[in-house]
Amino acid sequence: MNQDLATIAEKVARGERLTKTDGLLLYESQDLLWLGKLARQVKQRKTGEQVYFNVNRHINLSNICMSRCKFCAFGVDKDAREAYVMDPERVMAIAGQAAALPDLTELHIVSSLHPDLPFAYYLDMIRRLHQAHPHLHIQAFTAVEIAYFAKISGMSVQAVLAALKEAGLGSLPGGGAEVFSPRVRAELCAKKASGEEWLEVMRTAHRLGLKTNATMLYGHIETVEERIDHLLALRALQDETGGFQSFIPLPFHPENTRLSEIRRTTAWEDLKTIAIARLMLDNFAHIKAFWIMLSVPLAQVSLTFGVDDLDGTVMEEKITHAAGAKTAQGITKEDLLKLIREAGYVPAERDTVYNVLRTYEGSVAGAS
Ligand code: V47
Repeated sequence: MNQDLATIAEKVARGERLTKTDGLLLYESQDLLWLGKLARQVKQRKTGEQVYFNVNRHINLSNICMSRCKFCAFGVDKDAREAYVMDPERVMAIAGQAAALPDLTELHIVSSLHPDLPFAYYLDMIRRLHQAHPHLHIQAFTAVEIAYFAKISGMSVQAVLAALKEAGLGSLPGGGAEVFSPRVRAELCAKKASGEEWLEVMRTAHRLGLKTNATMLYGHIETVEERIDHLLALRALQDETGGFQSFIPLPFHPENTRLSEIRRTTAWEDLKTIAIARLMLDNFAHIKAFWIMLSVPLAQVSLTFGVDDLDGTVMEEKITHAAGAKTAQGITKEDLLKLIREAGYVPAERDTVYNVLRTYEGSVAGAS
């Protein structure tokens, strides 16, 4: 191994922060198992033998979107055949069914940048859901959507977030981050919030006491340096606020998008990116594998590359499936337990803000 990589390994062993140059060097390494071992060391230090999962239900309120990002196959114009908007009764019915399921703790709600719906639609939705199901944690609306709500309502980002929080919003998911690079955003998603705006929404959310997640959509037109810069921007904000809970790397799915000529990332590239994220984001407690995008087998293997959280049962996923994902729409809790156990870890069922509700030592029946 070259001296630079040996120095990085020593830094990781000492718990020292890695630099941008270190990140770029890690990407140059072809020794995937070595990267995995380093990332696993960090995972072990942070979360030991536990791997988290939760029981949740995704709901996408509408797919009508004025942003029409080139990488997205979910958003459509108003007059498209597949265009839909869920009325509140429909959302309440889905949430009611989900709430009746044993162990469900979270509703994960993401929508689109709808050209006509007022902010009141979203605010009332959160209020009604929270009133009907006060025991469920509502994780809703990406930072991009929050910035858009501020624009259409004439309110400040802070006022939008405060109103949603008062209505029952519990935390924000990490979507919409893509890659912060202005070059990439100008090319792929010029109509929505910039990287700076995304970070500013998260800063404001954290100040208001709302925890959030963070993502990176990779494997399209971004460079390796832009990926590292993205991670460093997240790390800097986390130093400032401490409000991020987990980082979720999202591999680009090209099918049905305006970037369909790009090839899907390989398992090698996915595992490398996951491990490097674990190593660079030293101040993030959790790295989450979204099995819907990674595939179940790779999500399981990612537990050996620094991941400590398998995103939940999900139950219905539209964004990745519109872009050609062949994974299932959901997974059972029993399957999640099996996947985690097989990888040699102890499953820890959590709520949205990482309170451990139950750990599963030994056999499935013998929960501790
Ligand atoms: O914001 C859109 C991405 C995100 C494609 O916070 C695509 O816990 C791949 O953010 N190929 C939505 N990705 C999903 C998301 C998420 C998922 C699970 C957990 C959490 C969390 C967040 O999906 C979008 C966008 O960045 N996306 N199109 C595509 N073709």
